[in-house]
Amino acid sequence: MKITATDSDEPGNINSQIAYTIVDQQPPGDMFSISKDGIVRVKSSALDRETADQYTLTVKGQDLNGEPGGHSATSTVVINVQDVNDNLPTLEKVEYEGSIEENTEGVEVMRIRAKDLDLEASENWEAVFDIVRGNEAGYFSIKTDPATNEGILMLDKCGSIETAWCPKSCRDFGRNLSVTDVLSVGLAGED
Ligand SMILES: [Ca+2]
Ligand SMILES: [Ca+2]
Ligand SMILES: [Ca+2]
Repeated sequence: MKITATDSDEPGNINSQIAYTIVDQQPPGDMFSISKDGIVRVKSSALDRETADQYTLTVKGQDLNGEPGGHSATSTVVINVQDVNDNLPTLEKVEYEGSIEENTEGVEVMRIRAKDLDLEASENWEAVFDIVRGNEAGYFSIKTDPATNEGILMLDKCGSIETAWCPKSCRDFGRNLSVTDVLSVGLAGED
């Protein structure tokens, strides 16, 4: 970005030639530089929105091309750091366990929360859940709750249990669903 100040002295004269400097940066860290003619540049590649999403610079413009004896004025420059997708989602736990009653379907089994340090509620933050193993029969589905970034694991169909499952395996399953044993639930694709 370029900063411009005006000076009502005669143009082209040193009295109206303004030189710019940064006199303060909040939060501190020496992230930006300004050229004498007012172009603000990012100095450091360490800009990290997850650490600081906004910087406030105090910029001084001084006539006489910055030479001693000139008049100066300061102004404030606010720089917003925009988010990029530089954090992977993580799940809170390695293993989840839930229970559902047998002979039910269309019910929520459990919610699995993904954590992501990127900008909340943006697509950089919202996780996509996939069941990577254990759902060969297609009983389950998982979708994201965009408000909480939780994967909602649903038991979609148990109605076909009598033909597809033996009742015993369903009862066992109904009592004790371990995601890592029965299902591996992981994140796939873009986060
Ligand atoms: Ca970052
Ligand atoms: Ca992310
Ligand atoms: Ca980010």
